[in-house]
Amino acid sequence: MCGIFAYLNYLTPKSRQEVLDLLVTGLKRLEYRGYDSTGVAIDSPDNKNIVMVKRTGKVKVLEDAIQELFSGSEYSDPVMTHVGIAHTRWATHGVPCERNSHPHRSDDTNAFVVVHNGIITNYNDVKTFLAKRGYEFESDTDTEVFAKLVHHLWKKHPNYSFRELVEQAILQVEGAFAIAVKSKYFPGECVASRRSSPLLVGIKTKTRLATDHIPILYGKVLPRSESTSEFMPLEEKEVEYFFASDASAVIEHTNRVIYLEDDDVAAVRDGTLSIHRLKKSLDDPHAREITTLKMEIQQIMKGNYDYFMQKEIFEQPDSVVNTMRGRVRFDGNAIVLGGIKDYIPEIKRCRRLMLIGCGTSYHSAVATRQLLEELTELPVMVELASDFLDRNTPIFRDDVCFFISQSGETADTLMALRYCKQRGALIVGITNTVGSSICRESHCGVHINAGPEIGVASTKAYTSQFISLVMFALVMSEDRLSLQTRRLEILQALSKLADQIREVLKLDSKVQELAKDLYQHKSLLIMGRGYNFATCLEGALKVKELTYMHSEGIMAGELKHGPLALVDDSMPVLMIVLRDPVYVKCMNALQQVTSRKGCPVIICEEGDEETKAFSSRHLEIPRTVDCLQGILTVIPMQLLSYHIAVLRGCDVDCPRNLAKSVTVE
Ligand code: G6Q
Ligand code: GLU
Repeated sequence: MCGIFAYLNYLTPKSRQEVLDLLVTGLKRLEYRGYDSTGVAIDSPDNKNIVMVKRTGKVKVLEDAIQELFSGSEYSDPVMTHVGIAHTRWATHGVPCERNSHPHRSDDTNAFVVVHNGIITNYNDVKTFLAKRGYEFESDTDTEVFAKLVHHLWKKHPNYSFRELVEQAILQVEGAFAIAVKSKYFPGECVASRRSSPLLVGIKTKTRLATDHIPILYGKVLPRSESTSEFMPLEEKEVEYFFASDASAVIEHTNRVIYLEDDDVAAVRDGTLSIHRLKKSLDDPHAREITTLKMEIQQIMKGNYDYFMQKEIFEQPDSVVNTMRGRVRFDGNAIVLGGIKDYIPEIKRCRRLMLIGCGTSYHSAVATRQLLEELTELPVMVELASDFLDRNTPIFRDDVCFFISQSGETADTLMALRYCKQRGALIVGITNTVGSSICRESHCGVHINAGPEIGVASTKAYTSQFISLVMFALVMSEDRLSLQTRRLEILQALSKLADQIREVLKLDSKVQELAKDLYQHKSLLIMGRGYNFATCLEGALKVKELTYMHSEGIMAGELKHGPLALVDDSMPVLMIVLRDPVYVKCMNALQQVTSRKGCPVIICEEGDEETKAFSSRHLEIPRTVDCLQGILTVIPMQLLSYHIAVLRGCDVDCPRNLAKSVTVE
């Protein structure tokens, strides 16, 4: 989820200090992706070992450590061929600390070292397998199993090439990853691969490259001596390769890159690059193109997006999958939440569930409350952390309290957590930041695994919090016979969610047009009810914080009790009217608005002509199960607030007066 950078120089002399400079600069270019710790691995001056440096915190801390540790003259001698690997980590398994930072190693001789982005979902099985064979683990990460697995395979198959070893290891692991591996047994070689996590190879030569593609090879490779024909037909001898999570880290060195595809294994040996795949499918191309990047560094940093918030909105098809990865088995209709599974019997016996958070995180609780009530058959209270504390709310030993927080550091939420813990309740943390205070102080929890969120306005964390709570509801109802049809319906809908989010994101230009109609207004009312009320609150919060415009999320059932007085032909109104159990009631509200000459923008289901007929402005979203609608309806609201903010010239990523992590009351 964070950053990989590896650098290989072949017949291009560089001192280790220069290599380290390159690695650190590469990591700095990836800093914008967010991270909690860093690390590098290079060859020792006698070329016999691999040395590693790891630090928690900023790349600058690593840089300072490197300067201190590698200032000796032995590190300034040029070396003709060398491989260095580097990493910025965003913890998913194990708190951010030096021990858990990458690179991870196979054994205490550092025979194989690996940097990894993503999650190896079957790491526990692999760990058990390796532990039985005498491997001792020194970190809490999923990544470490990969380094040890390659080592185990190396012992078992002494004749395998480096690439074959990595290929065999990749066949054993499940999940999402990008990896780069270095070994003291294969000096000057680097092997990298990816599955559902980005990775590219940059190529730098002195003269123009002799080719614009690299052929893909399939099946088992030939023994080392016979296999040179598989490699890239480079005319030049001197070459440098860069493996990186994105182009921002390589663009200052070369503009010639190959974007690897899932399950490609890229290997460099004797200065030549090969791309290999174990299985061939019919539609596979014969080669990977070398593309020429035409962008400026700044552009690439945000991956073609103008703002982090925009990038994070568009990441949602992937982030929701990451939240479910390794937890939801769509084939067996099973869900396992490793972080709370041992507590489920206790949770099932509780008096009530309390969901506590602030801002967007609170809205994720509002969004899922109804489903939690339905599937757990328990009373569910949803609380704003600040108000909860103000009220000295009664808490009992048999309460289960969920603390929802992207940062895991929000002061109000943390204090509410401590208040409940003192009173003996079971504390469940739902956070995006492994090792945060809320994580550490909870009895158990769910990491939402949305990846780092940099824009102050929360977007992808919201949809991932939403899904985490839905998964919890599904776990709680696993053995309720009467709820099986409902569970199945939700599971099926979850499997389609990523594609449906992609569909909704296609509305972007339509939403931008709408923003042009709205951005000069003073106010925006957002109305809905049932499963979509949370979207109204969250949409209004996004509009407020990003655009400084007044906006209000209104429960449509409350319209007649006050807010209707605001409606006239000039008041901008947005209404969510979907085909669910409250459709008729929403239509009533719509009619009340249109009969006051209001001309609302309607968010409705694809092809719902009857509802569309009420207004000339509508956004159509795909049909999903009622309890997941909120994920699809919130995205147009995120896009709308983003576009209005841009049109109003506001600072999208850092709205005035706000901070990403609110550590004061
Ligand atoms: C919303 C903001 C804000 C945030 C709260 C809670 O766009 O980011 O409302 O959700 O400040 O923060 P945590 O989720 O980090 O506790
Ligand atoms: N799952 C790995 C870890 O927790 C990698 C996380 C990342 O992508 O940075 O160390």
